[in-house]
Amino acid sequence: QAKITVTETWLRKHRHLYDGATRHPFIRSIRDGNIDISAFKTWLGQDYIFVRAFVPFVASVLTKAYKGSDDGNGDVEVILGGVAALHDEISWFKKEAFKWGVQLSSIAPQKANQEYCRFLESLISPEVEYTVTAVAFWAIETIYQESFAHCLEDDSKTPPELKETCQRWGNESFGEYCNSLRNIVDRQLEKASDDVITKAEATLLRVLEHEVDFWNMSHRRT
Ligand code: HMH
Repeated sequence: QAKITVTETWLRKHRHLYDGATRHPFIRSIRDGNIDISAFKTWLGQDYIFVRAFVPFVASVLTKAYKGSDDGNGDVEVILGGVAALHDEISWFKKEAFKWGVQLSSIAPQKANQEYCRFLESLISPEVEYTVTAVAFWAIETIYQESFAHCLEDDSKTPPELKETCQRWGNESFGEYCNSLRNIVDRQLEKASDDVITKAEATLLRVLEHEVDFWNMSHRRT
């Protein structure tokens, strides 16, 4: 008899916003095979910038996991795996950008991306509790996992040239990794104060909003 976890409660409560982030028109257009390739290229260039800003954020979560807990649960190792994967991800972005003729060095972050990166930076502050940052980390990864996994379902019409991108986040082992993050988060929330739980839930909502804005930015390409 598994009891209902905090993340479960939140996902039920905020289902509408969550689905808005994981079933966005941009993702639907990949899945339906009618994506505008220029929108995809916009996303690629902007996400490269995002991922570069994501690295110090994840490193800060790692530091807080090390400092803040009696880490008998192996949080540090799970998060370290995330840092290592980001190293590979940055190489992948460079390779993929070259393939599509996207010049990464000449791309400026758009407003939604800037705001999202600023939000990540605000979470790096030592004032922000480990639990709160872990919730953001879990949500950021999981939204991509669910979004891209959706594009790989049997009835999807994802263009073959975009399958590798979808695999990157939609694959099963990334899914398992997201589950490990969720377990970390639920274990932390189980022992958190009401104040931290409130802040963590607000942070989840902000991540969902930033993710929707990020997809919007790519979808309405410039
Ligand atoms: C905007 N959200 C965004 N980019 C990503 N690469 C991820 C989440 C997952 O790492």
